[in-house]
Amino acid sequence: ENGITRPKGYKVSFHYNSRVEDMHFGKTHPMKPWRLTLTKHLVLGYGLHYAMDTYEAVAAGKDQVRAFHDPDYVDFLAQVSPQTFADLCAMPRFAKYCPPKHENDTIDLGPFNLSTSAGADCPVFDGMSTYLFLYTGATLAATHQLTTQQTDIAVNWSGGLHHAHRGEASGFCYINDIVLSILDMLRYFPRVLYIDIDVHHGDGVEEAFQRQPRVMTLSYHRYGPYDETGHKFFPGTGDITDTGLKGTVGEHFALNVPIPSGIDDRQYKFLFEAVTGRAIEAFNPSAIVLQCGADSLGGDRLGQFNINIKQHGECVSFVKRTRLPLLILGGGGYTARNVARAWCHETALATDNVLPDAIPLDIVPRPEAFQNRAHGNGLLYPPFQRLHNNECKDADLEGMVKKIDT
Ligand code: ZLM
Ligand code: CA
Ligand code: ZN
Repeated sequence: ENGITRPKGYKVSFHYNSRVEDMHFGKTHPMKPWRLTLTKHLVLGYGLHYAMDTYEAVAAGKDQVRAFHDPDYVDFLAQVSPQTFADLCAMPRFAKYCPPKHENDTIDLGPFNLSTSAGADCPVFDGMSTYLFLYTGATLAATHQLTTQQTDIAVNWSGGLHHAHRGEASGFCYINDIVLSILDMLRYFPRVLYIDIDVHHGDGVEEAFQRQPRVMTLSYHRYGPYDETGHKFFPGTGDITDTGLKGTVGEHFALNVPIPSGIDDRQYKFLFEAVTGRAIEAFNPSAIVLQCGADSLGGDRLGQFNINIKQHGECVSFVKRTRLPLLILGGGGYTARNVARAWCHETALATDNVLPDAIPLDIVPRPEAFQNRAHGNGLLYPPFQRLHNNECKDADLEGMVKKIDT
């Protein structure tokens, strides 16, 4: 009736729990779980749930999270809330992780890079434990569907939190669901390729597998010298010369594609297809994890690229054409309406559906979110041309591909 069909010859599973939507990192904090509400509205509004097996996610267990994370950190995350934070910090078991205080600190840092201060990247907020263990549970359920061959493509838009370290939160990420997923996959698949199109470097995943030749990590990200304010684009790692831990068996199993600001669709397509194609050919993965951070889109509140939704989606299609078991995750994305557009479009690509471009405003509960005076209510309407000055020169990009190939 709505024209949505199940894909022929393969299966897609979709993992989600609406309880993640009510979370607030803080009033003006850029990370808005509400973007997941908008994504769900579009996916359901277009009827894409008819094309997939949908699963309500359950919270991950502490034992599952300990497969990568430090046990003290896991216990802290499981108990922390704005109400319990001070008391937990005072416990000797956790106090030893608190950094010494400095006079002119604007942010009161607690243990594990967590804080109740408003300006923190990783604030402690109401319902935080629930949120963390749910997005992790969704990724682990998606992974289970793949490793038990019950599905071919598994999707969790609430996952993809690539910066979290073993014993420390970083860059809006607390539990590294990607690392946990890949650790599970390694029990079934000989080699796993991780691809990261978030505008930020996938440092947490790269670091976790720096000594593991069975995992290749490949991140595309904004990278460059210090800006006017004396800062590097977060997290400041992922240089082209960073190819894994030197002198270990993991050397050469990390790839980084550092990109100047303003890259356009044509240039991104060239880079992505050349480098990803070569990586797949050389590494011969048995499964792929694709982190689809939507902050690489033009017009993102934190991003600095000029990629349109169509090209972002073409990265998903390119990876899907390998026909390898594929885990599709979310990640960053700070202009909510565009995040929802991109991830809905990519859900359609995963299920081989072509959506009418006019967003069905009568079906989405918040039509005003997708009505824009300048751009209308198109799903793929390309509204982001040249928002950032394009600092990418074709010759430099070609040089990069050659350098990475060696
Ligand atoms: N200050 N509020 C991407 C993670 C990016 C580190 C500079 C904090 C912000 C940002 C927080 C409400 C992913 C850094 C920033 C201000 C030290 C980053 C709270 C605005 C706000 O208004 C804000 C008061 C906040 C944070 C901007 N933080 C922008 N960029 C990065 C982290 C995560 O997309 O890759 C995956 C989900 N942090 O640049 C500072 C150096 C903390
Ligand atoms: Ca990236
Ligand atoms: Zn990001």
